Amino acid sequence: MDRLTQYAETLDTAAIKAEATPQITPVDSAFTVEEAYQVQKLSVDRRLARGERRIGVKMGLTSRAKMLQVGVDEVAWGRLTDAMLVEEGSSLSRAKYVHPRVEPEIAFLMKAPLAGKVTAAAALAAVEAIAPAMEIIDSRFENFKFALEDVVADNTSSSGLVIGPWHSPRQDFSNLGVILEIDGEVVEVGSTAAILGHPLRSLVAAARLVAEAGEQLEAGDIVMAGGITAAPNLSPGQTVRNTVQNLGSVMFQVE
Ligand code: 0L1
Ligand code: MG
Repeated sequence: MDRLTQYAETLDTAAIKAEATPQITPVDSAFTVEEAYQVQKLSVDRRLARGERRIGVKMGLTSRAKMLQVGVDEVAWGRLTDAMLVEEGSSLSRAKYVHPRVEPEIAFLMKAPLAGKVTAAAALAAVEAIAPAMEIIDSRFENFKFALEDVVADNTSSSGLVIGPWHSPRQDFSNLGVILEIDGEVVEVGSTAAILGHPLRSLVAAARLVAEAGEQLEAGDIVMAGGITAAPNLSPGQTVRNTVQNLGSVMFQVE
């Protein structure tokens, strides 16, 4: 087995077993970002081979708060499958994750394909709806510690997503207030402007990055725009809610 296939298998197994695995880059200094995206695809292909269905993509590290939290300062993307969907208002099991965290986000629902270098206007024209959302991230690496190459190989820590009510994108969503609450207590506040200055920039970047991988955003895809604040840890018993100005709330519980 070649080394990239081995890394993909190791990361996929770590996710299935909810057991941390050592970082790749300290022992493979030649590991490149391009190879890491190949590992990501190989690892997600294993999920698809088990019957999971591709539902879209996520953008990661699109805000200063996220970059500072994990010490990586480049935008990255990952792949979403239907098995990652957590029903809005439902409970997820902490035991299925290594060390989960939650990110307040907004999500796009695509109504037309999009790929390559596109303008913000073209990106907006391809959007059916926007929604308040949360991503559950769970690095498969020990101590939630990684370099860019590691986290890209690990599907940018993607583990779950929760989507709230869909709304028309024909409104100004460039600078909407965001409040993340755990057990009714405000733990993070932010603005959609934290996503690259405007969430549409994240969609423009997603179109460019998927095209570089020979793929495209499809009609019906969900695109997670990226974490707006630092991501708090999740523990059993918590109720987690993200409220986005004008878009309403989305919540889940941890058991
Ligand atoms: O912004 C994100 O969705 C997170 C990307 C990966 C970094 C992390 O695990 O915090
Ligand atoms: Mg995220």
